[in-house]
Amino acid sequence: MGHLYTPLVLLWAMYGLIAARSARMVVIDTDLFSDVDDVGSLAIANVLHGCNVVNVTGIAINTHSKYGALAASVINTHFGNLDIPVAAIRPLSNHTFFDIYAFRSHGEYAAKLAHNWPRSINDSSMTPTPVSLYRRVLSSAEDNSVTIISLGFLTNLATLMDSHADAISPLMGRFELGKDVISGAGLASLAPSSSPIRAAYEWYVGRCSTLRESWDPITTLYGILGLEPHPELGIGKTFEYANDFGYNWVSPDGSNAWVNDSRVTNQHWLKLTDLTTNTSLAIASPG
Ligand SMILES: [Ca+2]
Repeated sequence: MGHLYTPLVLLWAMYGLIAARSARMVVIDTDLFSDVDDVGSLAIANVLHGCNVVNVTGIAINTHSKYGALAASVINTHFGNLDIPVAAIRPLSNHTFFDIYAFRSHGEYAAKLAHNWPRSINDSSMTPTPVSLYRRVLSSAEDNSVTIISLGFLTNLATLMDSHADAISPLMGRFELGKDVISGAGLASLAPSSSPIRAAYEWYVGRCSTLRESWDPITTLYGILGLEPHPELGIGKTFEYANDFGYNWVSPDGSNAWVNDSRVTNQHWLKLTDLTTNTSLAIASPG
């Protein structure tokens, strides 16, 4: 069992208090490799999986470094969740992260986690592909019962939508919140130095800091908890929809824009509720 820290300790301690209910099934599609906020997301998901709040039925890596799946395995192993399968996009590479985007001295963590912490996956090439994972999970689940939390590139999901009938399923595949919320402060003061979560934040942020924007952790919290309050976890109503209509338009170059079209009412963007401050939400995130 891994080391836990508040508020994760608090959530874990509430395990026995949570009423039995069918946990929401979630697949997390992550570019775990560069920004460390994916580590925070997987820590949140692992703790809530351990509390039976969510059933994390898979983690799909959408970056090609072999260290992504290995780092995910370290995190799952740290929290004792060896039942969470990890899938890795192909082809795999030996690349390690180097901050050529802005040269802000953001450091590499994925390979370091892989080499210094125990993990259940020895070789990323032994993992299933993300499409295989998705097709297995989706084909065995009720309609509308699986939430996919996408935290990075959309390559895996695009490949899934282009997939065709196979031995797993006869069906075809078709079917910026967080910048101002800084989380991770508690990692430096409360998590033991042996925590891979703390180490990853320290390596990435650099200069002994663990403070990082919370794009992916907040997305993960919403994907698991939804819009409703969770008093059993001590979490009030955190998110609400900020629009009544419109849709997200994604251009071929990957850029996106919101289109105010009153005919489309099934897409939303989020805002924090009036009861939620950036600080209080950060407390609910890693650290
Ligand atoms: Ca990410």
